Amino acid sequence: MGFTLYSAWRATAPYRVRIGLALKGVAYGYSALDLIKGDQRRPEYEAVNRQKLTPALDIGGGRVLTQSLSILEWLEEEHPDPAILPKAPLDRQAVRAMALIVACDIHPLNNTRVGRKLHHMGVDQAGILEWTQGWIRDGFDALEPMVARHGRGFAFGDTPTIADCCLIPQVYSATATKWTWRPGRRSRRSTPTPPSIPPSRRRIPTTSRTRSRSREGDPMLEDLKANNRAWAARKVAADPGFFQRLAGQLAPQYLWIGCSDSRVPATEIVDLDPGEMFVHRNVGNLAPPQDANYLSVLQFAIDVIKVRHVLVVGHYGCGGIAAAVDGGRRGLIDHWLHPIREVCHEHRDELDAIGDERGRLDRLCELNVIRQVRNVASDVFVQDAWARGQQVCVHGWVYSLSTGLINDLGVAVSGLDDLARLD
Ligand SMILES: N[C@@H](CCC(=O)N[C@@H](CS)C(=O)NCC(=O)O)C(=O)O
Ligand SMILES: [Zn+2]
Repeated sequence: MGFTLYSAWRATAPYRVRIGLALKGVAYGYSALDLIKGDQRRPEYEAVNRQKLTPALDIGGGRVLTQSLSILEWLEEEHPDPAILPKAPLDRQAVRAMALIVACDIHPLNNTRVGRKLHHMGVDQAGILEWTQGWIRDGFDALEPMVARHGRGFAFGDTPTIADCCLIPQVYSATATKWTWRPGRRSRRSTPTPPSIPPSRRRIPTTSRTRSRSREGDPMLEDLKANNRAWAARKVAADPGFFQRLAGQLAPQYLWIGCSDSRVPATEIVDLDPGEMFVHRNVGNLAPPQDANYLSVLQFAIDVIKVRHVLVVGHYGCGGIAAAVDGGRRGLIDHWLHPIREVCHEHRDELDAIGDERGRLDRLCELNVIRQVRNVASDVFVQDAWARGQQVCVHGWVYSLSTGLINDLGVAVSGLDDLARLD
């Protein structure tokens, strides 16, 4: 009979076991409980785990294993390869200490049943959140220097251990439970901000050293470094081969010329790994034939990387486009944006016929992209590539910040004939 894991969405203790089972390559069936509805307190589940907690791992033969850490240790003994505990006793101690900070000193204080109890004792939502975040912060304050000391890509060393099995769910929970603690905000009574920032962007707690200073005042940007470590851990948890793949990536097929202010990273919009795209960004996604920076990128992309596609990508609601034509004076940027004013001038009849300001700017955005497509396609680097039979196609897209969707302007140029049609 196969294994069955009793687990729950968002529950971090079973998440530890899922990571362990995945690392060991052990197959299992899944039985989902809804902890908010109280499935764990139903008599059927109490018969499985008297503690009314998840996880429980039914391994058949009437044996049900409980307690996530003991399940991980059992897995390690039953399936030693790959190891999730180091060999040397002192190393094992360090890994277990990290795991126990999460499993004994953070998580039990923040468990669903503890929140329920606080609620029944009259503590309001803000108070419960303050309680939760306080224990997370104290735990991470202790964990971060340990990871900094022992970790080389993982919490301990360069392979996942039981410490990661505990740490990754805890980081997930810190971000998923509106963790918005900011360095420098000492008050424990502050109201939490709503979770409007996507989870991947939310901060995780950082070291006590950074806590006493604001981000602006922190010369070493420790909070960003801590975010980075958490990001790397999340990436590996979701996709263990991510960084190896990046490091070994072959030449990208695409050059992206986008706006500095386009908020969403290029590869994220088209759901590629970062290494799969060569990216150049500037204000207004321009391709000015005199700009040495853009030209170097273009030449390198065409001649050396041999990309197959160049994507000029603008975005609706672009601040650069608006600034180009609002008559304001901002300094050097006014010169940089000059080509956009030229496009505006060339198409003034069409633009003037558009009733609303927003619509006019959005159309200018499109016209600007088309113009930059023409700049790229008429560049000698691209034309020489075509002349020697190299395939390069230049595309014009605009994407919407509000929907995340790309609008292909249908102006792709893959040779001189296409270019002539664009004129
Ligand atoms: N020490 C236990 C903790 C288990 C635990 O508290 N599980 C939580 C989910 S993360 C649970 O089932 N809570 C249900 C409740 O509090 O009612 C372990 O590591 O397995
Ligand atoms: Zn922009």
